[in-house]
Amino acid sequence: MRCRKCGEKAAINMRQHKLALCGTHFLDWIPEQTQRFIEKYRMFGEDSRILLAVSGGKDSLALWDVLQRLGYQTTGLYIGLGINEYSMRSQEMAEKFATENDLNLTVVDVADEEGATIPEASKLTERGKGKPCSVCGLTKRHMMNRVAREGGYDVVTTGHNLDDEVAVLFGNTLNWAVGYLARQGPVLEETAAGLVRKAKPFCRFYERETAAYTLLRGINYIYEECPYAEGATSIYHKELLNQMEEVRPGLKLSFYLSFLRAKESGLFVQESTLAKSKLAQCRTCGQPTTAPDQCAYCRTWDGVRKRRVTTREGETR
Ligand code: Q46
Ligand code: ZN
Ligand code: ZN
Repeated sequence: MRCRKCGEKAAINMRQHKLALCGTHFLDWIPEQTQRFIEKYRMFGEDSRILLAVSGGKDSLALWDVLQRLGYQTTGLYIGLGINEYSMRSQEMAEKFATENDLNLTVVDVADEEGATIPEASKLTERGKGKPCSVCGLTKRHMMNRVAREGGYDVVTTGHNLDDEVAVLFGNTLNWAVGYLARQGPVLEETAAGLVRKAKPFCRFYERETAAYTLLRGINYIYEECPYAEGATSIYHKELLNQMEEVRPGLKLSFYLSFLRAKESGLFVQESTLAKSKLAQCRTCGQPTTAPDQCAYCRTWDGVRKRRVTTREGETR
């Protein structure tokens, strides 16, 4: 297989685009395409202040690298979840990348902020029925928005790739989760109630493309997944979608793009309007919520702290 641009040996063949490229041309192609997506979906502009959620994994570090190469002003945000070895190693990776590339990184630690790590909190709340992902997702979303608001950032970006997006889309379609489908897309607009704009500049890249990019750029990242990711439904969906992609190259991309076109033509519009009209401000933290009084984040963490005190009192008695 030869590179379409220079005829040298190809480093990657992207069957969904019928495009093979050598290492050098692939490393140019990724930022060019990213810029195209940023403009196409009006994610942010040249002068925007961008907060980039960094997990230490390949996608977020690749995105940070690409946005830097494109000349955007970025600050990384690492959220310490307190998941043993995994959190320690992923923080190290994020910090190392920031130092080596002379980039700003803000680190927020959940246990310092709220008094318990994510695994501890999940044992002290009904939310997620003992599995930490629910409280983890809620906490990450809340903290990203909080740091973005307090720091006056224009947009929060995440490294979600097409495989992530399609797995979520597939899961939501199986359940006809209309509320979630209405919100899914390359951009989540800011709201008057204080939700900062969110964007996913890598949403059209296959995971193998972001993996190839980090490899060819020599970016070190944490290879291990979070231990709680094992057995997740989204991983099962990813495997199923990969099997279908094997037989029909381009299926994942076309599923996602057809969904975006359907949305553009008005599908779910009613649901989006309804969701926006329901947003209120949380009386405790001031962040937007669909609950009438206190947001899910404050309710969950208040509950965790109360149970923590009760458990401790029980222990000392
Ligand atoms: S939600 Fe669940 Fe992830 Fe949090 S607990 Fe780990 S697997 S990190 S994307
Ligand atoms: Zn080439
Ligand atoms: Zn709140």
